[in-house]
Amino acid sequence: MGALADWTHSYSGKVRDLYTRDDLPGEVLMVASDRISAFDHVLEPAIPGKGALLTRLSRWWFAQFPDMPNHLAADESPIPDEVADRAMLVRRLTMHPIECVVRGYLTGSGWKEYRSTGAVCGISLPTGLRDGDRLPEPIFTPAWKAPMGEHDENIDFDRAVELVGADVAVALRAASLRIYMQAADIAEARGVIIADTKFEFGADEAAGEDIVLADEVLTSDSSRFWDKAAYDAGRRGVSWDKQGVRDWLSAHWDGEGTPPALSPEIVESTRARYAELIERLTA
Ligand code: Q0Z
Repeated sequence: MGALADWTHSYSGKVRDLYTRDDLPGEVLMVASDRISAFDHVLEPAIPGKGALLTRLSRWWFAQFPDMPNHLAADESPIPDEVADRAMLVRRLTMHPIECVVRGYLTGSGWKEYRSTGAVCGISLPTGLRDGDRLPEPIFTPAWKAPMGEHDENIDFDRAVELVGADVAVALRAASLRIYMQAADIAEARGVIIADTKFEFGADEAAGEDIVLADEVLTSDSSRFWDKAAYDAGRRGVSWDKQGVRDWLSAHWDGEGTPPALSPEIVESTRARYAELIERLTA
């Protein structure tokens, strides 16, 4: 985590740390580490450069959505030099307590739910879909943010309304679908499929903004990125998310106790994949 002079550590997730400063009460410093997590474990060793790569990608995506208010602070000059390449200074928002997941393709927890119920988060889908299939149209499949250590819970839209109110729920769904569709178009033109992604939003009451795009956006930690050429050829191909690490762990670990240290080869291939995704998207 590493102490930062002048900043107070306030909270840590698995791979990122939040800091505050008494003289900046309206702002929060989000620092992305090089840590990587999979199957609910933080793995050893870290992926060199991961925090900087994912921070660059988030910043690039924010800039792609000029019509969507985001949480970046107007003046980021207080960011300490030692974390400048992997930190964002953001407005302190009142976070909406749901994860705004959008799926353009059916996989992961969405696939599991569909397989057992024929629906995802209350949205009925055509019969006969297979893992990885493209959906007829992108769907909003919110999840309730469980406390750290617990699993987020897929919820239907009515439950989202109970949690955030009807007006906010409708606005979150519209914003999430709009950003996903814009991002998917941008990525597809560069040969990348965004299978699904998770957004988080908050409100800036002082600024009168109810729906502000927050957290990290469209990174390999919040999204599944697939190679379009391979997908179109009917193959799974490389994914630029954590799937390679999950596959490696599944082959080297029975899931009991502490996961094994990642091999130098999987660390390097994961680092290279993150770098390649940024190159593909932003070059
Ligand atoms: C983000 C998280 C992280 C651990 C809260 N703009 C904001 N205002 C207030 N709170 C947040 C944000 Cl983005 C906020 N998280 C997620 C980030 C470390 C957890 F860097 N939690």
